[in-house]
Order: sequence, then C-alpha cells, then structure tokens
Amino acid sequence: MKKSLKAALLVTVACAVASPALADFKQRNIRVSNGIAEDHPVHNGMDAMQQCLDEKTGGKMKMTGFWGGALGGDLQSTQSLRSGVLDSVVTSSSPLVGIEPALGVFDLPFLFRTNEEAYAVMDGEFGDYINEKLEKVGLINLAYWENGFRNVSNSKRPITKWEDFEGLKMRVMQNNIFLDTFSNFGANATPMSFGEVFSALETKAIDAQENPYVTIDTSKFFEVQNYISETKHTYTPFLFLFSKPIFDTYSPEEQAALRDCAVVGRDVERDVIQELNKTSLAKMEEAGLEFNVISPEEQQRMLEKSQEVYDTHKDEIGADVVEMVQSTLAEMRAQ
Ligand code: TK8
Repeated sequence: MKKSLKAALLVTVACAVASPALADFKQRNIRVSNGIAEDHPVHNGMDAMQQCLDEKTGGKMKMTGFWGGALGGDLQSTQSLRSGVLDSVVTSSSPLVGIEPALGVFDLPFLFRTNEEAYAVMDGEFGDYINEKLEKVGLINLAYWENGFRNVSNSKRPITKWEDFEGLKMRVMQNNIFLDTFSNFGANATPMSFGEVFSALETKAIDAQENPYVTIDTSKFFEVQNYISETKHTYTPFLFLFSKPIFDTYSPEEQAALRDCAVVGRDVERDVIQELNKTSLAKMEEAGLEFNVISPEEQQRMLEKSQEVYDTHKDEIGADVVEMVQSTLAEMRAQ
C-alpha cells in the first residue's frame, strides 16, 4: 500500500475510534436568551457547558448567549420557545407560573433555608416531577441552574422587620405569590418585568426591588439604591429551558449531550455564584450602600406572617406539590 494512502487510512480509523457517534450530531446553532447581564455567572456556566458540548459533538453544537433581555424578557422568550421560534432561555421560574402553576412552589416565602435544601429538592425526584409538567407545556428543562436567595434593596431605609416594608414602592416579578407576600408586609408592590427595573429605580418610580446579590450587582441596581438587607426570603432557581418543538427534531444523542452538558454547566454556575456572592456584597458596601442582616427570629416572624400567602396559593400551585416539597424538607431537617 502506498505510504500516503496508508497514513490517510490510519487517520480515518483513529477518528472513527475517538468519536464513534459523530454522525449522530448535526451542525446546530443554539440561541440562548438571558435577562441578566453578560458578566453574570450564567456566562461561566455556559462556557463550561459549551466546552462539554464541543467534546461530545466534535464542535457541532454551538450556543450563542444573548444578554440583558436582547431577545426579550423571561416570559416573552419562554413563549417563543413554546412556539418553536427560539431555542433556549435561562429564566427565573417565577414569571412562568401562568404557564405552569406548580412552579409557584419555589416562590413560597422562606420555604428553603439553605442552598443544599434547594439543590436536594430540585436535582432529585421532585425536580423531575416538575420537569414532566413543563414538557406538557412545550418546555424541556435541561437542568436547574441558580439565581439564588433573594434579598431586598431600596432607597429609603434598612429593612429589619416586616413592618419596615410599609408604603415602600416595590417592584416584584410578574408573579402573584410575590405580589401577595410583599403586599402582606405593607409594601406597595408592583409587578414589572426585569428589563424595566433599573430605570424604574433610577427615576424613583419605585423605591425597592429584591434579587440575589450577584444579580443586583451585575445588573447595576445597587448604583441607584442606598440600602441592602439580607432577608433571604425566597430561593429562585434559573431554569435552563429548551424549546420542545425544536428539541423533538434533535437526535437522541444530541438531546443527551444537551442534558448532560447542562448539568456540567450548572455545577460551574452554582460554584461561581457562591464565590461572587461575597465580592458582590463587598462591592456594594464599598459603593456606599448600608448593609444589614435580618435576624433569624425576624425571619421566623416573617414566615408566620406569610402563612396566609401559603394558604391562599396552595391550591393553585397544587396541594400535592407543596406537600411533596415540605415533606422532603422535613425529612432532611430531621436528619
Ligand atoms: C433575569 C430575571 C431575574 C429575576 C427577576 O432574567 O426578574 O427579578 O430574578 O434574575 O429572571
């Protein structure tokens, strides 16, 4: 055999061994819509996810992130997924309760106490159960990423007890559980999409908003706020959603690569958030914001005050759904 032919054959054989299933992957250009800014840890997670996809697919599946709501807000992008005109979105679960009411369970105030509790619920059977419900409304949740525990910022005063919310003009997500939670504390709560928050704070149309530290930092809300109070009133997941109509046209290998690599990205994203939480808070204090932490006793008072919010929303979320999470948590806490 001629030397060059032999060499060529060897290369072909080597490639076939290294990546036996490359034929199962097509060139894919996946648009990923994000409401948050480009320097949010979701970006680090997506880089890790991309590297994983490159390895699995020989560089065939490519994601492009769009940031700051460039492709539309959370709700709008999610609707575009359902109709198959957009591939993917990383969104908080909260604005989607109109599409899937069971997601409202995550919005119940003071449900989770730690990240570990949230991870155990989301990454386990319960998370799968919610994912099945999402599939029925045209959405594939590749994995639960993190937005995180939410804290309150405002331009008026420190929040040390629920009475301090009295009369605060407060932006809440487009979600009735949040609306009721803060109205119940006496705030003048207004639902608003994320993309409108900065200018509403800047023009003083609103006094207050609530989000995880890293989101308050990267979306620059702290630049137009004076107080930051650690309330940890809710843990909000980010869902890494994929359009079911588009997902259904992918090969099983492509689908598995997306799911597996979304988990790789999730772990990186969660880690980077834990790191950045500290730096984000330090940066905000350095910028002159007054910082306080509400006491565990006050958190308990807020939870008790919020029982009526649980009662009002339990049925629409699904009593079984709420009980499933509560019993998982009770088990964890008993250990
Ligand atoms: C980003 C949002 C945001 C959420 C909100 O798209 O709306 O306040 O917490 O992080 O999903």
